[in-house]
Amino acid sequence: MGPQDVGCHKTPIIARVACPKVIIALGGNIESAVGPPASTLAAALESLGDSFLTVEAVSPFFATPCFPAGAGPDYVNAAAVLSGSDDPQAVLDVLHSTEAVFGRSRRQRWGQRTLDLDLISLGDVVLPDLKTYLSWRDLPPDRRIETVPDRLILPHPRLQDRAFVLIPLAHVAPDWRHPVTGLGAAEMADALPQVEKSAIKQL
Ligand code: A4P
Ligand code: MG
Repeated sequence: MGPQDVGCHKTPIIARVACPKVIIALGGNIESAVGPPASTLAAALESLGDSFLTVEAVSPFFATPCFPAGAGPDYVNAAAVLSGSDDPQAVLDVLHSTEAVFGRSRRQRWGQRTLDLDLISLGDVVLPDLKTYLSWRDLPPDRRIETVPDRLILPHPRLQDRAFVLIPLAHVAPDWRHPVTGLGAAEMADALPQVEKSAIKQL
């Protein structure tokens, strides 16, 4: 691919400056064919870089306690900033095919997994619309485990609740702002309960 071809998916001639930031969260808590979760995450990032996406920056990797507590081994989590597409569904499709390459099966919501790749945000896009996004974000906690979205929700509706997303995100994109609330990544991470922050260990 020549330098002039590097650009947003479907808009190859326009320079990369026009591309929105793609932010993803990575996690895994069981071995894949390439090894333990940290090896899987590193290999997945390499594989994503072989798609139409470019990996711009990656957070440190963190050991994080499994949520819900007791549901499996600790996770390794990270976050990354990518570029190269302005098409959220195309990005989600690449994330899902990458999960499949690394042995992800979807037997159980929040179940143990070799690799989970979530699309946290793509620029300022809110999907499918603000009202639906808010209904997913504000889902009561007791309905969250059994209610699975049948379409892409952006930003990821649980990102603001989760230390295992916010702490890596604050490392890789501290100035990123949530397009609905306007809150910054570092600001949201700082506001987490101390007990949740201190349970997360940089590897
Ligand atoms: N979907 C809708 N919006 C999105 C989005 N923005 N990004 C759809 C990714 N997927 C999105 O996802 C379920 C459905 O949501 C899919 O059809 C997708 O199209 P999934 O990845 O199949 O299932 P999942 O991973 O079980 O659900 P989800 O919502 O990704 O789970 P979570 O909320 O990420 O929880 N504990 C620690 N310490 N670290 C972790 O990383 N992860 C989970 C998974 C549980 N506990 C954890 C961790
Ligand atoms: Mg997921």
